[in-house]
Amino acid sequence: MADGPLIPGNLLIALAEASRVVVMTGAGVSAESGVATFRDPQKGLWSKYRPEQLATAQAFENDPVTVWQWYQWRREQLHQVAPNPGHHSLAEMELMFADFQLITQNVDGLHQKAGSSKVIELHGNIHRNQCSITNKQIGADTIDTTELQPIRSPYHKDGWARPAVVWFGESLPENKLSIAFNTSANADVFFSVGTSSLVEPAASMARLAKSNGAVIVEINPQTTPLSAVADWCLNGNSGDWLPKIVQSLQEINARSDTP
Ligand code: BV8
Repeated sequence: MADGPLIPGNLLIALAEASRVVVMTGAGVSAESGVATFRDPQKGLWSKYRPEQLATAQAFENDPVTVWQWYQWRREQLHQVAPNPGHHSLAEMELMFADFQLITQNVDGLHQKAGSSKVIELHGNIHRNQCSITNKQIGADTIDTTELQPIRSPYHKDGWARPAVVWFGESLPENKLSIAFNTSANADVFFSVGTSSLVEPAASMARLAKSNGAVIVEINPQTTPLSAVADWCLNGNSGDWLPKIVQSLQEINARSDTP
């Protein structure tokens, strides 16, 4: 991309000197793949619901069929989408730093599809199911998205197969949370990309990194509660900024490699 956003020089210096880089992503990174964010109004049949109303254990207990069908609809939508340049750039960034960690709030699996391997899925993965009582994973990663009735869990007589995601009001898996907090606390540079920085505990990671001296970079077309404390607010789409950052780092590395 010949033109496009210009990366601030001091940010490039901070990145060139960094060894520990953490990237926190939210729904905005998948927006350019055509995946609606949580802030976007829902479409069609689901337009009368807000995600926060459906993404809870209570909603599933009250009306498992409606919640199940919402997830099946989202899974079906995801069959049609592919990673975008933002996802691919993050997969490249993983190879550019000695110590890189991608932490995502997204459940769509697009980072892994783009080639990222060091991914912590804080909120689980929509392409998997688990028992609603034992939380044990049910079945393979492929789910028949045409199945409109939730199925009974094979692990417990009162259990259902439910999406293997963390619902509002549910605690995040301890192991993932501690790795995410530790890497954030030790980051040289912390990127917050495509997130409204509203959902906890994910939103606290950037502030923890900041309090421990990390350079904070936010990439978002909108301002968020993090914007005021970020060192750099790159206003715009992740699919534009991230490829530019990777390209600039590659140019720096090429120059430092030439004798
Ligand atoms: C917890 C999986 C301990 C499901 C998700 C009251 C009762 C109970 C809990 C709470 C409470 N009050 C607060 C809480 C805590 C609650 C919370 O944070 N609520 C919010 C609403 C205030 N958190 C929890 O419940 C967490 N658990 O705290 O456990 C506990 C337990 C019991 C009681 C108390 C505490 C669990 C949170 C996880 C919820 N599950 N997902 C599913 O997907 O179906 S979160 C879900 O929403 C998504 O995964 C995502 O993480 C989140 C939405 O956030 P974003 O990713 O930021 O997306 P959003 O749409 O908001 O923003 C998109 C951004 O992208 C925008 O800024 C936009 O400008 C930008 N953008 C758009 N296009 C682009 C772009 N950026 C760059 N490029 C672009 N092209």
